[in-house]
Amino acid sequence: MTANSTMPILDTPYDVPPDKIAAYRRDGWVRLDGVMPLPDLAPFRDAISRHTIGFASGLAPLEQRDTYGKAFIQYTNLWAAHDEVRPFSLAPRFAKIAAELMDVPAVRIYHDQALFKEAGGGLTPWHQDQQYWPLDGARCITMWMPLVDCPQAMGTMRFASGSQQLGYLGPLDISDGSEERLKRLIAEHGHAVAEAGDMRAGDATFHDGWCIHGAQGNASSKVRAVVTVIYMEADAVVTQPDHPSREKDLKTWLPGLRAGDVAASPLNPVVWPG
Ligand SMILES: O=C(O)CCC(=O)C(=O)O
Repeated sequence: MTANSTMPILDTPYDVPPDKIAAYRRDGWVRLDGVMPLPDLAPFRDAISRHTIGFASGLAPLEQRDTYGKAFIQYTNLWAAHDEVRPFSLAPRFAKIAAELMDVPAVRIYHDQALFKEAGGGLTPWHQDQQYWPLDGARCITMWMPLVDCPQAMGTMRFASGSQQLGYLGPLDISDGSEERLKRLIAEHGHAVAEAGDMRAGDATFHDGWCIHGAQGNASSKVRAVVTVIYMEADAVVTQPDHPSREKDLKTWLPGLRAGDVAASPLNPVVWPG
């Protein structure tokens, strides 16, 4: 089905070609172009940028931050705070892609976030997202979408293809240490490092919660404005946090829940089927 005048784009399914589904299941990530047409993206780009720039006004200057802080301005859970962003982050169009790639019948949102890499911003060290999430056995996926055209030199994503098969490698937060250790591990296991490359606003990559990934620094003079939405299978069960970052995530994104509960706090509505 394609968008038409009677169905808003965010309710319109995006047809994921079978070879892209196969690539995702093999590599742990895939790039899909034109997920959000630019005219439809523009109002969300403007709202997300406005709120993220407002949030960033409270941050220390770039040169005074640590490696994590230099990688991006991170503004989280926009959908819950800003009515204009909610339809974007809860869109059936994106959530259906997530469900198809993960091969599950239904998905919940875990959270969304703006990740703006400033001009001159540093690299995003290699890491595994799911090491932050108390959702060990669950299938999880992140959609990463530039809101502006992003040549590779602005720091689009790179992935260690197939590394999702390694599963949980233990606690290793984003840091110089994760960059060093995972770089070595990627080489030892012989995973090919694949670049997402130059991307247009509204293109997107999707990656598995266990796929090792990162991004180069932003060598341009413009801000790399990106939004991500993280989804989990609807039946995901909370696991006992085994390190402080997971304890923090449990309190922040799964409020009121404990190990053994279905990950269904008021912050985690089912977004597909819509
Ligand atoms: O945007 C970046 O530089 C990194 C993003 C990332 O690691 C993620 O969305 O999981």
